[in-house]
Amino acid sequence: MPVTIALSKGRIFDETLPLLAAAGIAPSENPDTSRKLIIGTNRADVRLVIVRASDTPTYVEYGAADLGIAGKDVLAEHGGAGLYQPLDLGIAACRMMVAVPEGFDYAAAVRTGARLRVATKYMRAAREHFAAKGVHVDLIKLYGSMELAPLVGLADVIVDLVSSGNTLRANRLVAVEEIAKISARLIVNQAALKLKRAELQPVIDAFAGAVATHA
Ligand code: PRT
Ligand code: MG
Repeated sequence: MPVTIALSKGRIFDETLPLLAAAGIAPSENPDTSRKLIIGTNRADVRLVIVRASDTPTYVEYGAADLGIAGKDVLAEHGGAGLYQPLDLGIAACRMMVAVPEGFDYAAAVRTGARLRVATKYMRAAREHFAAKGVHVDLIKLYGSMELAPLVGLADVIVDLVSSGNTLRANRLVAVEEIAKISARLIVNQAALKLKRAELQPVIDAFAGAVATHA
């Protein structure tokens, strides 16, 4: 039975290439330049499917892919049902942060119990974070460019991912609180792991070996 691996293009694909190489898998095309959504590899029994980052857990949950690689942010929103998560791969690392416009006194807003409007793509993580702090929030769901929201009065604060900090700086925003450290994990369909263990385990083991070597 062939092995299907779900990946998103861009940083996840790029940073997964060395792990695939460690498992003896070389994609036959680069999804950043190819428009193909199913990409073959040097191994007849392994193929890649190229999906939107936030869709990766869904493909693996339903068994349309046996394996996938998804950020902890994406997995937290998905909930992780039906997924086995054997490995933190340490790739695509960033931090989930609360950020505010320069000059906004976040500490004072929290202290005085102000109700905050929060724009984010990460509804679940944001809801849990502010609930744990006892801060009342109105969450505004966005699908991209959260950084814009406070600049045009859509929100007081945002919850977003930060890696270099360049996007925040370019938009005169400052990070005020870390919610979580994020990196990508290997996810495995639980039923596939039982039915196709002979095919999947060597790939999982090779990834684990590559992660241990780079750590
Ligand atoms: O882009 P698309 O809307 O299709 O989906 P996506 O943003 O979920 O996918 P992609 O490929 O951009 O990200 C895939 C995964 O990479 C995410 O789920 C994270 O786990 C991880 N990751 C690591 C990041 C970043 N670093 C990151 N910096 N994902 C997004 N960003 C964005 C961030 O949202 C912000 O807009 O980059 C911007 C900030 O970057 P800096 O370097 O300016 O701080
Ligand atoms: Mg993106």
